[in-house]
Amino acid sequence: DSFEEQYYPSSCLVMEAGVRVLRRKDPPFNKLPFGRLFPRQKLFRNVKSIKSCAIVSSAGSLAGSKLGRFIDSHDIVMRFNHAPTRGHEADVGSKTTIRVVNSQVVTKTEFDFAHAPIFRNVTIAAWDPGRYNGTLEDWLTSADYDLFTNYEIYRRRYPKSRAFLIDPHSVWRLWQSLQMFAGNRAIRRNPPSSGFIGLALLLPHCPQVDFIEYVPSTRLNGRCHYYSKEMNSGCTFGSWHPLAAEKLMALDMNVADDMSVFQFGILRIRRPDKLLC
Ligand code: NCC
Repeated sequence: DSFEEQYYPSSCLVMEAGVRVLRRKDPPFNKLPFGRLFPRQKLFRNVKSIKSCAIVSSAGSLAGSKLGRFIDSHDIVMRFNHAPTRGHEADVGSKTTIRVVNSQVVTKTEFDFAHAPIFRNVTIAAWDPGRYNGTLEDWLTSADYDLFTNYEIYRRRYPKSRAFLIDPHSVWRLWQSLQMFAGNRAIRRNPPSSGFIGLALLLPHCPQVDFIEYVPSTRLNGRCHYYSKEMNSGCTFGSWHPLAAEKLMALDMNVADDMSVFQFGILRIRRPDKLLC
């Protein structure tokens, strides 16, 4: 009885964070020339026809997974930062609908955000946390990495692109959802990783999300990324981002069986019914 009263689905907490992209009409951007850079399009085309989505973490244990075909069978495929598909198609597939990129990737010259082909012809959702209680005006001058300059260059170069900025307030609301889920265990006041932000951005648009190799499977191999040889377990278990809390919360939302999660590396998360939340 008391258990039932206390239980509130984590998927509802994630939905309520309302992770979203900034729109032209959002103050203060409605009064700033910068806001006119935001695309008028919606984040996704034909939202009603979206049935299944895949989120591909960049985890090292995707190497050898042979999940490429499964990943590509989804209506929408989300990837992160500069994670490549070329040369890794058998394991991670080749379809990319949207890339969630952090502000380091937008900013640092090595990634060449404004020109590199990997960031072209896909939807982009770029994020930077700014300060915890900062206003959007503050954010424009105090982002962790100045993503605005390259965002502007990119948008001017490709005016038809679907490249959006994620509302930093919604990133911190997501952090609050994580803290609520974690209960009395305090989590670090650092923003969630791109993977968890991506999940929260996608879930409202997608009835079913398969999140690949986010909760580590038995393929766990100590590598940071499937596309590099670097060994670093911190990438999987967390150091700066509240990654352990993110992954526990994602596992709490999972509806797939243990075989799927721990052998194949596939979490399945359903969008909660509005009546449930
Ligand atoms: O590594 P990253 O993350 O790009 O990974 C994308 C998403 O996959 C999850 N992941 C990754 C490796 C792994 N072994 N297990 C995982 O579950 C990550 O948690 C993340 O959700 C990021 O979130 O944006 C992040 O970006 C990198 C880095 O900036 C970019 O890759 C560009 O090089 C950050 N690393 C560093 O700053 C050194 C990482 O902390 C977060």
